Amino acid sequence: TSPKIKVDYDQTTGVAVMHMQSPPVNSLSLDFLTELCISLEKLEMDKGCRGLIITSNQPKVFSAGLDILEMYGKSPEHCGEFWKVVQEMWLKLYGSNMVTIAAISGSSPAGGCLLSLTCDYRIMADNPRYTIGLNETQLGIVAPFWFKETMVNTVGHRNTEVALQLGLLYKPAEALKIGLVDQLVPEDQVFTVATQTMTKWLTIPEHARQITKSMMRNPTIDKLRTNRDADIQNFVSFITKESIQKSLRMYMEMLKQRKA
Ligand code: CO8
Repeated sequence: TSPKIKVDYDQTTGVAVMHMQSPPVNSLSLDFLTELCISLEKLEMDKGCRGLIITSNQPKVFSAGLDILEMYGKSPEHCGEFWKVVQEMWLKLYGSNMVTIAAISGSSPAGGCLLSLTCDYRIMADNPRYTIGLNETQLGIVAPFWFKETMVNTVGHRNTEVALQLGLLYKPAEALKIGLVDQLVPEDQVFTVATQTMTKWLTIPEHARQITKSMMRNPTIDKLRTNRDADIQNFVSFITKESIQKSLRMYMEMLKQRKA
């Protein structure tokens, strides 16, 4: 199978670009996330790599979030294995020493939104057809505490309270207003602006910036790190419930109908 992620690393600038290229919608499957974690580990270990831009090669979509098929009709063992790599992706990205920038070139629901929230800065294409947000409740599922905290750390308690209960998907202008994204740019400039922004971030003394970043993020990271097994168990027992499986099935049917 062809790689689901293409990494371009420019040694002269110290900036790597991750192009997500898993058709049709970059859903975060077990294989996708495993590949992502391996790539991240390599970049993180390379001391010359100081910045990472994450973007999508798929038209209209940044990432459709967790692959629902990894959570539907699967064994508890499979769900547990899947959840572990979801945790791993978040731990690696939210705690990365690199400057991370999300170049959000399309819609970014649920896990796609989480992925972009792990970055230090978010630049989104200014196209009202695209949406971003943690819409879990709309699928009848509950965003785990570390999804919720990542959101709180970004847009504050009140915005998160409303966004998560209603499972809101925001258009770019609304997302900018609550601080869910940092900047909107015309669609064809997302990547260029991400590169320019990276250059600016990389002028800050690295060690000071890294310590500051971990000071901001470590309380949330530590909470998951010390509770990983319990969090996996919670997820598995929740997602394998018959009522939850039924919600997922109805949601998938809704996606198909909307298409027709
Ligand atoms: N997983 C699996 N398949 C998906 C997903 C997904 N997340 N998203 C889309 N697909 C499939 C569609 O069913 C469709 O399949 P097919 O071609 O066989 O009909 C194909 O991908 C293309 O999708 P669309 O036709 O809908 O493509 P569009 O370009 O029209 O729209 C969107 C793209 C906007 C991304 C749209 O597909 C969409 O809204 N997808 C659903 C996004 C979503 O709600 N994801 C939530 C996933 S759950 C999650 O990430 C966090 C879970 C936390 C769990 C906590 C439990 C305790």
